[in-house]
Amino acid sequence: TEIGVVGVPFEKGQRKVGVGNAPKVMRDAGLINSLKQIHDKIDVKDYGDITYSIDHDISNAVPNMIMYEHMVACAKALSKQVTEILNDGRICLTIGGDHSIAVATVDGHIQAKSNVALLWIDAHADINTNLTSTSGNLHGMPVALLTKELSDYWPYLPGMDWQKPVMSIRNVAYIGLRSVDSFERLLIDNMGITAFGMEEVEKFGIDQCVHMALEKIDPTHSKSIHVSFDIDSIDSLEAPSTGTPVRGGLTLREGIHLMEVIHKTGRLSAIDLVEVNPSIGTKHNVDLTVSAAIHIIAAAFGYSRKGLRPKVDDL
Ligand code: DIR
Ligand code: MN
Ligand code: MN
Ligand code: MN
Repeated sequence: TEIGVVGVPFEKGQRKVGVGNAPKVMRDAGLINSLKQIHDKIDVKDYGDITYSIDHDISNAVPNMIMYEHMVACAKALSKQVTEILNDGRICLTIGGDHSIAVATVDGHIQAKSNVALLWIDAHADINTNLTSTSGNLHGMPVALLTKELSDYWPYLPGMDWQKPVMSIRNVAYIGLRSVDSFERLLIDNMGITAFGMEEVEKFGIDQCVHMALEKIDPTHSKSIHVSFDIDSIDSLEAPSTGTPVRGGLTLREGIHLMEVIHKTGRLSAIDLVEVNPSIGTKHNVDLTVSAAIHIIAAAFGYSRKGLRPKVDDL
């Protein structure tokens, strides 16, 4: 397995400082070595951090999109980098940064592979537009920016001409939802978007939820899979250092199992790990959150827990 890692020290998709330091904190905590140690056939290349320069002429160009010009500039550079990593034949691991960066990672993935299925693991649906958002925070909008069914609901977005919303909402599935805004829920219901909230995780179990989600968005088992993993999908007891924590979330065990199932498809091409904020909470809180994130990533790349061996038909 060949992995390409890119850090995105971007935090202007929301208002709290610190989430931009996550790539450094994750690397300092041994992320790259943890990847190399999964098994001896893993090759890791670190592409470093994204840099970009801002066009101030487009600040305040779009109502209710805070720090818009920053997102636009970062996203353009990041999309190119993700495409390059995939074209180098590597699975792309993007370390955020807040979740607004997923506009770029999914766009870059589609540029390289066209036929993409997207799993959005999050407490939140991130499908607001600038008209429905009550915060103006761009990290609550990436799904709406990516999907063609919602493209008519946006005004002209200056500086985003490179990004075509070509993904169908039919190719998107949510797992872990428990803090969905009312307009977002209306959309999910009316459009019949595949979504497994915490109620469904409780009812069916995480294993069934992941399999059902994959069956919906990739019924022919042929797509390139993108997992956009917001660390706030994990319960705030186990991942406290994040900007919008919500109790009653996935356990770390469920997060690990979800990634193990996706790994076994053999079609995982890109992972985003976003919203780890090392400035929130105590050192112990930050250590817990960073280590949870690293365990989840390792599971996605085939780290297997050293318990009893699973039976072959469990795979
Ligand atoms: C809320 C919160 N739906 C918003 N979103 C968050 O601001 O649009 N996403 N926290 O991760
Ligand atoms: Mn999110
Ligand atoms: Mn979230
Ligand atoms: Mn099937």
